[in-house]
Amino acid sequence: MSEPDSSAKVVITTCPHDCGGRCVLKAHVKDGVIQRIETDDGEEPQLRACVRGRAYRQRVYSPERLKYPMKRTGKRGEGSFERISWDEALETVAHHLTRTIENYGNDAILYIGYSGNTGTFLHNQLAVFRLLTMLGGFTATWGSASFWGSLFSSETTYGSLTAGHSRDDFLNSRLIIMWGWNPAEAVQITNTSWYLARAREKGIKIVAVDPRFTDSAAAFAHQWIPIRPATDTAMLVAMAYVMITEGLHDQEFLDTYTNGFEKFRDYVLGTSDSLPKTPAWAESITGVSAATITTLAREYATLKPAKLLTLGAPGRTAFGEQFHRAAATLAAMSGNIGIYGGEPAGFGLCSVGLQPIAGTGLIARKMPGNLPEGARQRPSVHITKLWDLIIKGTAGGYPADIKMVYITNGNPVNQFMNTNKAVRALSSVESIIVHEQFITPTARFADILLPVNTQFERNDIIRPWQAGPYVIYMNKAIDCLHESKSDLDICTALAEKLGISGYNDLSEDAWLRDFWDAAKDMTYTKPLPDYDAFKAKGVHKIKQAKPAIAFTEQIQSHGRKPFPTPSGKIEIYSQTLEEKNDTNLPPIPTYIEPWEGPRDALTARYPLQLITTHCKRRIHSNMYNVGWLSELEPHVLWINTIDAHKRNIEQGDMIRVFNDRGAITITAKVTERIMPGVVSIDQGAWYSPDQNGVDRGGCVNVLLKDEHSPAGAFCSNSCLVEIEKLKSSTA
Ligand SMILES: Nc1nc2c(c(=O)[nH]1)N[C@H]1C(S)=C(S)[C@@H](COP(=O)(O)OP(=O)(O)OC[C@H]3O[C@@H](n4cnc5c(=O)[nH]c(N)nc54)[C@H](O)[C@@H]3O)O[C@H]1N2
Ligand SMILES: Nc1nc2c(c(=O)[nH]1)N[C@H]1C(S)=C(S)[C@@H](COP(=O)(O)OP(=O)(O)OC[C@H]3O[C@@H](n4cnc5c(=O)[nH]c(N)nc54)[C@H](O)[C@@H]3O)O[C@H]1N2
Ligand code: SF4
Ligand SMILES: [Mo]
Repeated sequence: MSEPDSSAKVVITTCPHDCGGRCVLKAHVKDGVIQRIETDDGEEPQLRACVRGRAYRQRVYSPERLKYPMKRTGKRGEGSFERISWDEALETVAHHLTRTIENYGNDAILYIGYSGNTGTFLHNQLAVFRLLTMLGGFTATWGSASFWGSLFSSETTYGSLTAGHSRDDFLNSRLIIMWGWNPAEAVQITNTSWYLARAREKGIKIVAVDPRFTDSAAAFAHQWIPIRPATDTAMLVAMAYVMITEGLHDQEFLDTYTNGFEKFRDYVLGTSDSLPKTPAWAESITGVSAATITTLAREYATLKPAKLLTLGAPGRTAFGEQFHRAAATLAAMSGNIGIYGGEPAGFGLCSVGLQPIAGTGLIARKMPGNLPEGARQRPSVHITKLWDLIIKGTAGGYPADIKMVYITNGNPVNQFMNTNKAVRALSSVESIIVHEQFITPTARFADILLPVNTQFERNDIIRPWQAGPYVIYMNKAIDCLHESKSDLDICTALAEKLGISGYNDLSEDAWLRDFWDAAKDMTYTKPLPDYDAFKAKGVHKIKQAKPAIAFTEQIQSHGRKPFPTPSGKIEIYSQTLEEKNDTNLPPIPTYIEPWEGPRDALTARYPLQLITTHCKRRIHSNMYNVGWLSELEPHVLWINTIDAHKRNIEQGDMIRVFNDRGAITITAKVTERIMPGVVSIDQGAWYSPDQNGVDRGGCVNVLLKDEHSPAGAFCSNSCLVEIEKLKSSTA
């Protein structure tokens, strides 16, 4: 490798995408070109970039970058476009907006903005959000594909969304259970793996509960417990059974800090329904042996302090909320809340850095006084129901009839469930506008496609996921490539065309200064450096003398300081769920048989459970087309040897994966690293249908059901499929 050119300027920034991390990227810039990217080599803990960040130059300078505004020339989805001027593009978008509003009203515009940028202060989906709000409103979306089950559970159980410990606390534990958790690949805050490695070196026992033997399990775990997807709640409930019947639960903790444990105990012991939730009961559901369940329960109850780490995947199932409610209940039963080395099994890290609200300035602040409040009250539809909304409209009970779809910062055709339905829906609307950096499967449906710059071409400030202990100034490294602009600049020009005044009267720098000043009131740890010093340094790391622990005040006051729930206690039983109950969920965590789970009648036709995972070579579908990253690992389906042999499938064979919703083709990886009965495919490969509608790109969402769990969890790990061999690898 060549030596760095010492005459190059080093510019500090990071990636703004939804990768779960936030690391330092140092761009070496010479003659206006990024020559190489390095990362943090400063004080510990270093914020070291992953392979995606280090490969980012191939994304910025990709020949596939969207260079100019384009208008569609072929059929929607076909991907034929021709170059137009910015003026023509903006005129056309403004025309579509005014015509839709005049003819059908504001609700006829559906805005989908998703996770292209997360935690950024200025350059994100709020640019369009603000514009459409100032135009009088639009139909919005609700729900998070990531953690809705966990959010719901933390809110219900603890009344808080900062129910976790900072990562340095790993070293205070005696047992760490990674439950459906694979931070070595699906990053969960920069440095999580580093702390896991140190925990392992210290001899702390680590267990992985996962249908797959992941890289995290291989690198850090002493034990791998494979479990059938979407059945985790049954195992947790059976662990509670062991703890109760063997007297291992912390009754004093439960008496002091929790509400309604008796009702849960009655359910567990079967007093209320004559069905004791024994390890044998759970074995028949989960596929985990009763002996393994019993041993883990004893270890979790006695190796105190212990961490039960949960985040997303097991809750991304039918009734996934129950998994998180049950995990939090186990944390309470073992008294692992509010103590070093414990973990409440809730959402969010205990806060150190900037509060999540610090990134929402563009909409929350500087709202012009003449904006009617009503304009902000939008109808909203869950992200799993958007295609159904478009197809059925008010006749199907939805709040609007959609005529225009405006998409930025997301690739919903690819990333939201039921891609074939998305294709049908998007073929029927009157107009579609997309802001993008590439011609993604979603962008192919645009009537007008507008080119957006990357973070290297603009200034911003970013906070990491979940109020982590640092903040990064994203310094502009190079000028905008081609004719690209930021979403904010596009919307500013559109506002002008539409005659909206006051949309954006500040420069990029003035906005950021303003937000930074506001952020000073939104930090958990003060003081922040002044703006110019921060911009020059690029990174502000917050020093912590000790790990940050959630709920210490409640625990140290022996219950005198209440939890922020209606009862003031940790709500194992939720009165709110009992009374309000628009979700139909029971007030205590119980195991509810999931649809498209291992015992669904549909298994007669589609016997394999498909899980859809997050991989190290991409951020969802983002970076799909970066060549260096494609070399890292091929896009394959994991299938156990037993299931492969039944279907005459060998290593490397081309296979067809299908159900009633659609079919994809992909290469088989026959492996013992996934349990029998389960197959997995990484989410995010670009949808690429052939003339028969079979997706040759291997996009999982072709197969997934567009349904959410009662409280709103995105059920991307509840899906049944069958597989057949297409072509032998040796043919
Ligand atoms: N490299 C990379 N990192 C990322 C992302 C990315 O796309 N790429 N995306 C980021 C985002 S937005 C998110 S939301 C997070 C997602 O983070 P996670 O939800 O943690 O990631 P997943 O890969 O979906 O799932 C983690 C593990 O859970 C297992 N699993 C799946 N279903 C079940 C189940 O029902 N039970 C159990 N016990 N295990 C199950 C999978 O085999 C997988 O190993 O990752 C973030 N980090
Ligand atoms: N089956 C299945 N589906 C899933 C998941 C799963 O586990 N299984 N995971 C879900 C999860 S957790 C998430 S968070 C979602 C993610 O869903 P999306 O947010 O739709 O995913 P991305 O592929 O990251 O799409 C972001 C797009 O934004 C574009 N972009 C980047 N920067 C900018 C910018 O500055 N401006 C504009 N206008 N565009 C920009 C990128 O080029 C990219 O195409 O996917 C969900 N989908
Ligand atoms: S993609 Fe995420 S984890 Fe990787 S370097 Fe960028 S910010 Fe860090
Ligand atoms: Mo996510």
